[in-house]
Amino acid sequence: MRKGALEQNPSHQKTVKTFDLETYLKGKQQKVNAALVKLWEDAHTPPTPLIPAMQYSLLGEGKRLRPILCIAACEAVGGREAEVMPAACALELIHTYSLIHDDLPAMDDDDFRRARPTCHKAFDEATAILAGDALLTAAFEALADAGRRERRETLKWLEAIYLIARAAGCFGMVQGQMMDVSSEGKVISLEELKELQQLKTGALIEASVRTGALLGGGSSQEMAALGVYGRHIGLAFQVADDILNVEGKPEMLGKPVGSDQALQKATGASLMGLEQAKARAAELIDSALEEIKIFGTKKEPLAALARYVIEREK
Ligand code: GRG
Repeated sequence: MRKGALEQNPSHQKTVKTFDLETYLKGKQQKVNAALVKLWEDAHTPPTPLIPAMQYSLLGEGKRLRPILCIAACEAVGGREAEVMPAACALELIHTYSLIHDDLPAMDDDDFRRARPTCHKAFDEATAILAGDALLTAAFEALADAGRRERRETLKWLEAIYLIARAAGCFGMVQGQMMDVSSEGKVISLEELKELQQLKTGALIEASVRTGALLGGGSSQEMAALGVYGRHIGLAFQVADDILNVEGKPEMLGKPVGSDQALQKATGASLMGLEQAKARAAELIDSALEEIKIFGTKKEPLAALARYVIEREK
């Protein structure tokens, strides 16, 4: 999708030739999935559907974009994948909780997610609400546990907890979702839409990149550059999502398209038109690529991930 706009830009083409994103994504997805599977491996809990419902949604076909961005940012500043893995998992736990709650009848009332029935369809509504609650709590448990184990790094983990909490709660994703719910069926301006999207989707993506840079030991210059990179790709991700909701393929997305229009949701595609939305997404990615030039060859995974954000088909 949308390759046309990018192919005219030589900096994008270079990334494609020099870096095999598909192999990179598969390798990272496998490692993240292995870490996620382990989370409740030895758990001795009452035989309720809670953990099965959490695992059902978590271990579905997700792209693992937020954990991979976190790892890529960590490695770009010289950190190691293993040390940042608890944060990478925490980001996916929070993201999965948000998807479960977003799909509930009181919100978007969706039947399919990650190529299977949504959590409340596969289980029931109460179980889906509780599975989401438990995933959110488990994320902060994983972060705090890493912080108390890494005694020399406890302060860094505390900073990561703060950063992620700010991005997930009433200053970030939940606020964005509230704005989204409140704006259904109403006319909102492009500026209001940008704020809504930055909070609802952009904030957690930006926090994923920032957390990786922080835990990887990035300098203040590196952290600043990655923060701006994260902000731009976070916004571009949502614009791309709006476009996919109009012209994506349901078999690739694992869910039907057209739901935004059915719910009369304001989106980049509805307010700007598809072509302008595509141009905006490409501009945002160009700005993100500019920021990471300071990393030299180490920027390649991040550059390829930025392109992927708007070229993906799911
Ligand atoms: C319910 C508190 C609360 C928040 C919900 C992020 C969000 C806020 C809702 C998701 C609704 C949605 C479909 C938003 C569009 C952007 C988005 C987050 C898409 C799904 O993320 P992907 O594409 O999904 O990374 P996978 O399944 O690959 O992880």
